[in-house]
Amino acid sequence: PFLYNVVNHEKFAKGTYTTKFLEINPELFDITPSRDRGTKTLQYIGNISVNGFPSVEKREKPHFEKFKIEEVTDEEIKALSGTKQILEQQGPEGVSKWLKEQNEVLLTDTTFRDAHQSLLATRMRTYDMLQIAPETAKYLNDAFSLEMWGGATFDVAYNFLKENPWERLTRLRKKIPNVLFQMLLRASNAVGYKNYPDNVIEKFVKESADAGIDVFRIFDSLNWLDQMKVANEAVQKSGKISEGAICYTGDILNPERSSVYTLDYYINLAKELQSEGVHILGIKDMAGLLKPKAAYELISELKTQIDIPIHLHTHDTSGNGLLVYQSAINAGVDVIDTAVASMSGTTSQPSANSLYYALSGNERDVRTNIDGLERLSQYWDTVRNYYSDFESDIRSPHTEIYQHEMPGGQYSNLSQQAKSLGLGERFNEVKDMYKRVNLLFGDIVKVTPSSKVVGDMALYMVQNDLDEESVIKRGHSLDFPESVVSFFKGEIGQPVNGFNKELQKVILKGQKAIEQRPGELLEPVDFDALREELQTKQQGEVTEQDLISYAIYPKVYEQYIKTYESFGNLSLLDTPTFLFGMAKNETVEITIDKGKILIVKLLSIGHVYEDGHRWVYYELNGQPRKVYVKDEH
Ligand code: 3PY
Ligand code: ZN
Repeated sequence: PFLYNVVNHEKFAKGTYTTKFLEINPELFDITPSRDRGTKTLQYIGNISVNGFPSVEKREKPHFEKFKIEEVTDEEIKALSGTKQILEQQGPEGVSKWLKEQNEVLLTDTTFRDAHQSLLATRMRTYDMLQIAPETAKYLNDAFSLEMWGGATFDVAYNFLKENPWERLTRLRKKIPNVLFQMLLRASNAVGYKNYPDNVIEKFVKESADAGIDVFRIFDSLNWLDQMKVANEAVQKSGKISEGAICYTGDILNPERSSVYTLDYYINLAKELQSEGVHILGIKDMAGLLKPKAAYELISELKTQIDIPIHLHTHDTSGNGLLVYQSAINAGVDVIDTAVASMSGTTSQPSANSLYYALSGNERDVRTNIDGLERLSQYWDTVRNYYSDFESDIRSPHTEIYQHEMPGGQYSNLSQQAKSLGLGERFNEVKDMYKRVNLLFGDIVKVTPSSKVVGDMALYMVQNDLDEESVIKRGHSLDFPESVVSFFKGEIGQPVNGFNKELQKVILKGQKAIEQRPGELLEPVDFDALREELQTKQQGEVTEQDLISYAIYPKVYEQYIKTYESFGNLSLLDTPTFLFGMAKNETVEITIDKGKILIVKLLSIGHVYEDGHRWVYYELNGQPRKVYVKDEH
């Protein structure tokens, strides 16, 4: 089924696929449904054992050291009391007030979301989070929140991990009842790359809140506040915490860099967000451009101008993350984003463990359990090894981000894309072009999805040997990337400086651009009709979560259900087995339900028949079983 179709696909074999690979090659999912859950699991393991996993180098299953999980009893977990209980007892305003009263700085741990999105191409599986969930509840009891959902995790879960992101949320919620759960919401772009109708945003927020999200960090990729209203109002209605975030770009210390992205610009945005009723102000430094002194100036000024607590997010790409946090803490920031040490640094967040020690003796220190953080770090150190195939090639601080301003999560993606277009050796040119495209576009905020537009254009220009002048001159006869055309039509919103009109004309070739909020023009989704449509495609009941996923990502979701029907719930497999299959004579245990365990032993893999298939022989709970697997080599 799908995996060997995928592995055998010409583009896949050449490594020239993109994150849309599965979306644009639906024929890979022409799968005949198999029988019971045991057979489905054996079929999957057989395929992987014979053919390998997409984008993981095919090799003998490596031996991974096992981390000894500490038992945390249900009673211990129940006795924990943290920020989740404060929300339950005092509501979102109560949390906001409580935050401002704390002298110590509080942490949001991003290990379950941004850290792996930025280090491991978002590939961290629910299985690995669940294993450490009880200890996380125990050791991060003092945290403000766990950022564990949203951003790219939603589509990557369905698309690449073949697991249900809602299940991740609900299962983690059960194991971690004491700390607020936080998600990253791209305002009108939800967890996607384009604007959705208002009723899709409203429903998505409602379902997320019901499933366990407490804090919604809402941002717009162009800092266009009009676009954030629908999401903010939906969060307010749900009784959860709305964190309105400003994306930081440019450099407030350098007036020559930009006459727009000044201290005043950010202060005004903050005041407007406060007047919209958000409970917390987020400063989202997605590329790690905020310098220590700028952090001090920005936070100090915000502290005198607004009353709500301030939550700072940065990336450690330049290596200056801890200095930024120290300055922000001295200026009075209330919450900062960190990751546990072994999942921190470079394009990820700064290390919580390091910050703890860096601040010893400081007037304000971090509220955290350092021994607990060390244990969590040891766990992730072990688990990170499973995902080595997804590591980016950044191994050291990259100060050039101050020049090109690329977000932490985009760098590795763009370098992959460049390679797939045969531009691997010209990646330095691509980065330089990224900077130039930003200026050509009028110096825009760059974060998903606007960052993707700049990246696509930079690749396009390098590939076609274009510069600023020739784009305008020759543009009438060029087919620009779809994302670029959509941006210039106003479909993801209005940039701070407006559009470069000359370029817009060349790119749109007579098509009309809009100036109002795209959501005003989009027809609401008819969820009843959509439910009926989905019911014809999905076996079993269609839940509201299924429905909203289908509304946001129709193709991705459809592919996911096909895979599910063929292979069952793949999130139940341990990660080495999921990525590498099984070695001969190995035994693995798979808990498929409470008290229902499959004990699988792989006995042997037979020879290839003329039709290109092999038998894979197992013992399943002591009984001999075999599955027929196509060998793609
Ligand atoms: C996302 O939108 O996924 C981001 O992480 C933006 O920084
Ligand atoms: Zn980030």
